[in-house]
Amino acid sequence: MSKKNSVANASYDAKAIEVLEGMEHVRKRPSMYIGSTGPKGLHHLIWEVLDNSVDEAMAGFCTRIEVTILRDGGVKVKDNGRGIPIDKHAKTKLPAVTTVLTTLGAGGKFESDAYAVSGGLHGVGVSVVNALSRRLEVEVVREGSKWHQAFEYGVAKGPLKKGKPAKRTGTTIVFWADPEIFPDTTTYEYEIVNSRLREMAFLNKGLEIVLVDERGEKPVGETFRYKGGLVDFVKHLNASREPIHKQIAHFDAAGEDAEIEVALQWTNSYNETVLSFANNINTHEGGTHEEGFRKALTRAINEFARNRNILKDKDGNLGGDDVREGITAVVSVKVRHPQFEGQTKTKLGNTELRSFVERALNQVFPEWLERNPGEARKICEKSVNAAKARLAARQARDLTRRKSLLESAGLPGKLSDCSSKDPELSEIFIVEGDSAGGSAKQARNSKYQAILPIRGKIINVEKNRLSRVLQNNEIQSLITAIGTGIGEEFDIKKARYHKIIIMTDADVDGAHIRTLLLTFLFRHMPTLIDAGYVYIAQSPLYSVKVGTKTTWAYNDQHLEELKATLEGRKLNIQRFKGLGEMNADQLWDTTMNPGDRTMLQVEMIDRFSAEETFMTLMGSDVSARRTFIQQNAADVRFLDI
Ligand code: 0RA
Repeated sequence: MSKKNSVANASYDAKAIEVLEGMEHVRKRPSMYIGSTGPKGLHHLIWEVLDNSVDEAMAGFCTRIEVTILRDGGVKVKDNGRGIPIDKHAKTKLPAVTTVLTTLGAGGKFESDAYAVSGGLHGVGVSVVNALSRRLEVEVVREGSKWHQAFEYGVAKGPLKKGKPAKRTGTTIVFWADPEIFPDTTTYEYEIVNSRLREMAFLNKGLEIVLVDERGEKPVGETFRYKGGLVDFVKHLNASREPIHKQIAHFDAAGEDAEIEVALQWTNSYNETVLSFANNINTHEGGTHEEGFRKALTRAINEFARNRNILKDKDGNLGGDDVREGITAVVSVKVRHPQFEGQTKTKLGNTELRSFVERALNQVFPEWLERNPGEARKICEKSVNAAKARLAARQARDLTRRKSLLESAGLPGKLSDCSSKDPELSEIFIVEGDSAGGSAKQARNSKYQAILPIRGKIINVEKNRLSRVLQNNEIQSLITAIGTGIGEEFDIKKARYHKIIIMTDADVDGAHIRTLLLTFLFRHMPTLIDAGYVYIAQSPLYSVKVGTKTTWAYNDQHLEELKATLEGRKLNIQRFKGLGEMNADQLWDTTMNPGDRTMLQVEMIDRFSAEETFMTLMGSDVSARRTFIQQNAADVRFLDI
């Protein structure tokens, strides 16, 4: 063996070891790569594979992507792009496709000039999906043939094999998530996948994305393809709202290293929905592109309102929040070198994007207002009203503050606080009604568990302006107890508890109150959800007594399972109507004891689907709500809104 060769081999071996170590690290610390090993992380696997195909579409070589959820729990992502290259990679001496699937960070982007701009979810690469799958199969059609390779736990089961001749190029990846990595669940949720694929189709005008779910009796699915892109996106978001003007504004601009596209429309809602994306990734922590967008918007509307004398000389300027009241906007940028920052890496950091977006909009948005004076006037009037209401809101907020100063330690009177002052150890249970509040108070460990009873229905934040919402007593108590403040003043560091646990009855009213509370948190304290501070307590529906021993069933299916395992024995089954019916010991054992309880951590898997859900459930369009509830009967049949 020549010297040159042995050096090459040495570096090949070193590379192989590096690869193995990389894959092992992914399996040891999966959360470092996919955020969590809960449902969100599981779905992340699909997004990662999908992103590679969407990249190929963005590069202009792929027009159709098909995602199939297989009966056996696998997911297949098939595209009609050029196919992942199969030629030998210079360093690894392995086919490029094998390298992409087994090397951390190789991604699909080893050939970086292949793409003008590239998404690739937070860039972790499809090798991460491979490492976290008990099996993965890839098929590439390229250079006149099919090529096939299989992997288990990220390790190739054999070399890349040439198959039958084939013409139409493309890539198909099928993977089966490893249940050892995802202990909670390896079941994909149709609605989550559906809404992400729809979102991708909106963001990539003209791209056809097909979803097929083969798990039921008959396959079901949907095909997404939007000629209008972001305009269709805004139309969809506003389907259950009432726009105050007809035409959806749409702008785009391209620069050397970035492209921007914006669509927007105002509705009579009091909330703002600004969804922003960088390379198809939802930047829900915002960033420079959003800043530029907001600045240009505020400026143009103030200028128009002044020029048309809608704002008088004596009036102050409209604030950004005023201008955006009721807006539904989608801001999408594609950047050559995206920098993602923030707690969840969903904040765009590229400073050049701020002025790029701002300048692009300064050129076109004022013009749009001039060309559509009727629409513009309505938008300005809405903003002026919002400004007036903002003053009222500030007064209400001051009232909350003053009120809290009057009450002892600044906390609401109904709160039974815990003695610990360490937020990391402290939890607050938000409980419906005084009687359940009483049980919970008896049951709790007062050292670190606080109880806040909420009486009656809390106000619906989708239907009321912030000033009204803040006048609501229950909301005031909630805000003061949590401690972070709200709106511009929100500060997560001031959270008094790191576990905010919603504990409502397992009935219709309980579900309603839970939805109202979640809607409020989603709209006004979303950072609490992002930080993983929000939980839903799981209390049992039944107690099952066998002799002197009591066990619990948390749902009907669970009850049936219990009955089956206890067959032949005398059972005393009792259904709980509300938390108040349980005695303190029972409530502690089943729901509150950190050692035994199960709680659901509220995760926002996707801003867009959350937006859709809350808007439909809580918005003013009754027929849209009814349709939604009928379509989703299994999940929300208990909601009587
Ligand atoms: C790099 C280069 C080329 C294709 C791809 C990546 C590619 C990757 C994926 C992942 C899923 N589907 C994909 N489709 C294509 C092509 C280079 C060339 O043909 O010149």
